[in-house]
Amino acid sequence: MDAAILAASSKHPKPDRVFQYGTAGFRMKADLLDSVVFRVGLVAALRSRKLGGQTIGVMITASHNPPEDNGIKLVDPMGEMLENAWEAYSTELANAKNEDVVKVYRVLEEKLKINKDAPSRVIYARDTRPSGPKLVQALIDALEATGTEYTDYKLLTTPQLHYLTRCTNTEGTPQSYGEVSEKGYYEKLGEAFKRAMKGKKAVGALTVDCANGVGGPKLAELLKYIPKGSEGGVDIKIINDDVLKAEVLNHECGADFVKTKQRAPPSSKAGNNERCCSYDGDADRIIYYFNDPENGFRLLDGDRIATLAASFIGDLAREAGLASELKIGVVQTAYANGASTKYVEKTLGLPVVCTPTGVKWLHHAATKFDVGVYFEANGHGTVVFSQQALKAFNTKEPQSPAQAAALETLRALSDLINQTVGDALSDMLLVETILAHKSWNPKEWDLTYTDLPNRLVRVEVADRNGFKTTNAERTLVEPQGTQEQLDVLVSKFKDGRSFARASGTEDAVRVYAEAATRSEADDLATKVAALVK
Ligand code: 16G
Ligand code: ZN
Repeated sequence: MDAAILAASSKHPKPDRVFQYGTAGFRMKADLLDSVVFRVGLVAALRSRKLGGQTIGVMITASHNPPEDNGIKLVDPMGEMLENAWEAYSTELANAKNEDVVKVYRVLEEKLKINKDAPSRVIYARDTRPSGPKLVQALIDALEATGTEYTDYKLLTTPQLHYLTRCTNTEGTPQSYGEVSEKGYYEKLGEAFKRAMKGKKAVGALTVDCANGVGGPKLAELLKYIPKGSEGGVDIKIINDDVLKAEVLNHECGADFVKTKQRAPPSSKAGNNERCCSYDGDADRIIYYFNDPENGFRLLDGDRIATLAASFIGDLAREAGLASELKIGVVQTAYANGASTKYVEKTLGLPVVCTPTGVKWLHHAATKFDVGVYFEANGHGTVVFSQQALKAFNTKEPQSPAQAAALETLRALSDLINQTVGDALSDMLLVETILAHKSWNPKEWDLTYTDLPNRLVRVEVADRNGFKTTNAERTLVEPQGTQEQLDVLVSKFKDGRSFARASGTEDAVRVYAEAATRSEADDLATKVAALVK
């Protein structure tokens, strides 16, 4: 095998660069990625062998980044993000000198006590970027050189690949997560949506901006399994679903555009009070928004989706007589608006846990609850249910028709929600279900609480690695003394809160500030930015 790896590796030489498996895998200009993809293929083979031949997922995507970028990340057998320690192994192999690739591979194998003869299995997919097919070839070269069995799922959203990874590994077991096919995914979501809606009708149509990414064709496919508004479902208008023109991907559209620019994509024709949502380029992120005739553009971000889901599921658990049995909680990051945290704790009476930025941290914390709702403000998130919760939904003897109905809705939601990772398609159906049950228009959703004015600033610093945090990124430990100065600034503002952290994806420090008024939030952000600069 050594010779095979060496020969294959020589077709994918490493450029003079340092690579790092970051918060969302490796991500950069696509023309620098060839060697990285090859070596991540080697890591996938090792990881699968380490786990006795369980299937590992590989996704080639750069999410909301521009079309010329690409990226790669690994998915663990249950559909979760790659185990932390393996990020470092991936980084190590990605940075090995060309002549050392085999050596580093073998050293890892030995260090991790991996059985060379164990089978290795991988499934993979990619988004719609033009660089995808060539990168896939680098991956295949690694899989073949290591004798790995593989299945190419071609174009998928990232969450579909997570779903299929879990389905593959649980097929034929009591934990089976669904049929191992793309069609199985649509059928599962479609069936669950019908059951969860119970014939209720969405209020008005929903406009979906697919960022001109892979979510477009996949949503079109999903719609074949979703009833229309008049049939107890929802009417969906798809916009920005052009996947043939590479340059339009994430351009003036998509979740990141809407969130950062605080406006609808220019292509949107939605009228006042009409529900809209935007996916990102690989459809693992979603945000809602609408135009309010009185207040203008209104964003309904990840915090809003989390609070909506937590309130609905909390009510259902009470109606089902399960409130005392199940621990329900919400997981956020420091970017969550303070008003949303207060709403969950005070109005909904549920606990909130704060974690560092990045889906893997939130997901992990959410699994500590029986029902863990987690969302980043930027729209990455989902709900996870413990085995105990699923068992309770299925075995609890209903004492009344209302209890039976609540239990059935909870069962339907646990099938509707993609529990492996945040999924724009699945999250969208969850939101649509809840709004239909509550007969809410977006304005009513928006009125549940009032966001504190806030501001996010990107600060270019000499060395972002000099910024070290603790307390879920809310407290700076280094540079020494900075946190104390920051605290003094914050104390001068009513409802003031601010933190600074090094970005995990860009060479910069991000400053977040919120306060009672718009001008105070701006002022606080400017002052903290000046402090860290
Ligand atoms: C990555 C994370 C995202 C996070 C963002 C923060 C995943 C899949 N993606 O894109 O959740 O919000 O990084 O970026 O975990 P930043 O560190 O540059 O602020
Ligand atoms: Zn994404």
